[in-house]
Amino acid sequence: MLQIRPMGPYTGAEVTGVDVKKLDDDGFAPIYDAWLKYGVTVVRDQELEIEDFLRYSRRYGVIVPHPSKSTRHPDYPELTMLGINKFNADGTLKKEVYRRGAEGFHTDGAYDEVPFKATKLYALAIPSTGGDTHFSSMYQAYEVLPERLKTLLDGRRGGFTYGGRTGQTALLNPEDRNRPPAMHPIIRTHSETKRKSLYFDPGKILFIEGLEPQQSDDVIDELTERMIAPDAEYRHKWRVGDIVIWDNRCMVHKAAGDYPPEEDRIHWRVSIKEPVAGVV
Ligand SMILES: O=C(O)CCC(=O)C(=O)O
Ligand SMILES: [Fe+2]
Repeated sequence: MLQIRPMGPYTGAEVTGVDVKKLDDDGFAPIYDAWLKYGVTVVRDQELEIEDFLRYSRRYGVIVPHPSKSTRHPDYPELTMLGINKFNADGTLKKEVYRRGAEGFHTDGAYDEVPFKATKLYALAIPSTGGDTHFSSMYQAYEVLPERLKTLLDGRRGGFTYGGRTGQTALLNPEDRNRPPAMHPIIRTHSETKRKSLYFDPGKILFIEGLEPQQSDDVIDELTERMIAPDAEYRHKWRVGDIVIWDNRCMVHKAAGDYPPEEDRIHWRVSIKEPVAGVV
């Protein structure tokens, strides 16, 4: 029987008693509602082929290939492989593969005009220790922001690129680097829940429009300090067969990046967008 169990006051819900291969629209509706409410859902104990994973993912929106071409599955470009090809020919660790997503809390796809609605992972291999994923609610971050910042940021946009202020683009092909920044409101109203959240990514933001460069940097530093609100975190301990999906419009996440590198930690991953008239 389907069971949905919140994992904390604001973030994360666990879904058990379901086989996503057999879900119909009525069966999916409470899972989608829990996802909107808690920002992250964990569906346990799934046995999936790639086609099953893609089919279930399309329930959430349009799957788009990730700009990191080197980590795409050779036969399924819309599928990214995490944790594959972790070592160079000389046996040294490829940090950009091992520590992917571990440099800090972030939201996926802020460098695109239409950022990712959701990211979904399916766990194929999990190390004996470490390798968790952290999530935190940006609704909550907005709630507890001082009025001074809410007022300053209301109606202002940020400029975001893949590499942000550090310019790290190791996983991108040369032709995909140096794209112009995408502009997004820093205080964002969610298209489905209509709730306001902070939309911020310290690793991708370049500037906040309309502020002098020094003030822009100061506000970015202050938001970096404040983005993880009290009680807003959920830390996911992976099991093989978990499907985890998060809402990039109102959540941030990061990989712990701390597992024994000689062990496997492998996921299938898709990026999902909201269908927008003519654009995905
Ligand atoms: O591997 C993880 O735990 C998350 C990596 C990440 O940031 C992502 O897949 O977007
Ligand atoms: Fe990520």
